[in-house]
This record gives sequence, C-alpha cells and structure tokens, in this order.
Amino acid sequence: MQRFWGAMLVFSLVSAAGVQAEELSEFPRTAAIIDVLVSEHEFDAIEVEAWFAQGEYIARNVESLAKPAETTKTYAEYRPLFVSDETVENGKRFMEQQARWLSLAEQRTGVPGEVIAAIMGVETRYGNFLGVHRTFDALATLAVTEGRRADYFQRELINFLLISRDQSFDPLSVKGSYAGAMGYPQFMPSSYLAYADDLDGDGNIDIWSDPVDAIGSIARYLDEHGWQSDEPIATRAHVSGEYRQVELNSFNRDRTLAEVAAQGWDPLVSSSDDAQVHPIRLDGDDGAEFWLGYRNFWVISRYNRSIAYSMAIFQLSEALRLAQ
Ligand SMILES: [Ca+2]
Repeated sequence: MQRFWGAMLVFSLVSAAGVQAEELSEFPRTAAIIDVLVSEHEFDAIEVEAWFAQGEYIARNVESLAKPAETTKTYAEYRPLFVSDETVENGKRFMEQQARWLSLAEQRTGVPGEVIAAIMGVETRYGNFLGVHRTFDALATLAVTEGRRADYFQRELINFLLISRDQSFDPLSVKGSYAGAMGYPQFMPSSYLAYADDLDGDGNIDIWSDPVDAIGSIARYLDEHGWQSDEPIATRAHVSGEYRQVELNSFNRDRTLAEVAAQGWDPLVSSSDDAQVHPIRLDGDDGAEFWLGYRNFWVISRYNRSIAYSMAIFQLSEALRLAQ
C-alpha cells in the first residue's frame, strides 16, 4: 500500500508540473482542428468543443503506433497469431453463416469468399474483436500529437466526424482500434468514404454491426485496388544461386516473373512471364522460406503495407479454401 501511494504522489507531481499535456484541449493543434471543423465543415463550435472536452488523450496509443506487431515479430512468431486450427475453424463457421453474401460479393468483384473471410479473421476475429478504444479518442490523440503523421490523423478525424454526422451516430459512442480503424473490416474513415459498400441494399452502410456490409466493403476495397479474378496470390519458390541478387520483401511493382526466373527463382505455382512479382524471404518455422507474391498479393498489401500481414491473409485464405 505504501508503494502504491508513493507512485501516486510521483504521478501527481509530474502532472502538476505540466510536463506533458494530458487533456486533448491542452494541445496546441486542438484549436486549429476545431477551427477547420467549424469554418470548413459547418459543425457547431459548442458541440465540437464538448467532444474534445469529453474525449480522452491516450498517451500509450502514440507508442503503439510506433511498433505494430508485424514489424517487431519474425514471421514464425507472427503467423500463429492469425493462422491456427482455431482461426481456421472459426473462419469456416463464419463462411458457412455468410455463404450467401460472400458469394454475392465474389460475383460482383471476383474476390474469393475465403480472401474476404481471411481479412475479417485477421482484422477482427470475424467480428468478435472490434477494438476497445473510442474512435474519437484514438484519432484525436494521434491528430493532436506533433509528428509527421499528425496531418494524416487530423484528416481521418475530420472524416470520422463527417461520417458520424451523415450516419447520425454520436461520435463518442463508437469503438475501434488504437489507430482509429473501425468496425468489422477495420476501415479508416477515408476508406469508409471511398470503398464502403451497402451489400445488403438496405440504404445504410453499416460496418460497425453488420457483417454483410463489411463483406461487401472488403471485396470492393480489393476490387478497386486491382484484384485479378482467377489469378494466383502467392507461391512458394525454389531459389538456385544467390537469392540476394533480387530486391526482397518490397512492394515495388516493376519486376516480372521472367526477370526473377532468369535470376534463379522457380515458382511452384507459375503465371505468365510478364506477371508482376514480389520476391519474398521469410523466417518460418523451419528457417528461411522463399515465396513469390503476385499482383493479388500486392492488392492485399494495400490493406496493410506489410509482407507478414499480407502473407498471413494469403495463408489463412488458403486454409479456409481447403477446409470447405
Ligand atoms: Ca446495409
């Protein structure tokens, strides 16, 4: 108990000294954001100020943004978080429950149901974990924190408030990820505005409580980023010679299958000579693994620009396809 009170005292002294602002309204960027909302988007000043007064600054979210799991773990550590007997079993059940809508989305976009389901599985455990942070707090925290991404999060915060006005919900009522990703598909507000889809046709686009619209939205997102129907996503490759001759684990789109084949990369699942490829080396359970990502792998990476993330989506989708 004594130690507890000691810790409380230190905390109080630090706060009183004003070492760091703890209220959203104390940050210099806040007044400018409120001004944009009022002058450019005709929000009511008193209402906006009340949101910032009731919202919370979440200091640890700023740290979380700097070190997401896909950049701090090897692939052998990362993969089982998302590809396991449990995630495949739950995904199979999700696909059975949503078979009609997955099929409709696939008809419209060419994106296979198992890829849509895999994204939902990795993002939110098929809708069972939508995030614990109020979206307003998450976005406002990152928007008021000085840094190279502050302007990006300011735009996302404004987009979020525009969506809440359009869809008539209280912006303080919605929860999501620490970085402001929302609902079943974990869309950032700008992605909602650009790609969200009313798959069930009821006139609302609800990605927060409706898996059907989320399915349509994920399919549309991949489609509009260039998904190619009936083309492979990625394949294991055998590499003869010096694999470092090609740039590894990059999303540069200027390599073709013919070029990397000439440098000793031999894919298990082939494609056309001029197919876009991404040579990949991962640290798997049994050491180095070599892969070639195709165009559809790059399309998946538009969801999250990470090799580990995109590979986990591909491998979960393959497991779900085989489990059908
Ligand atoms: Ca709808």
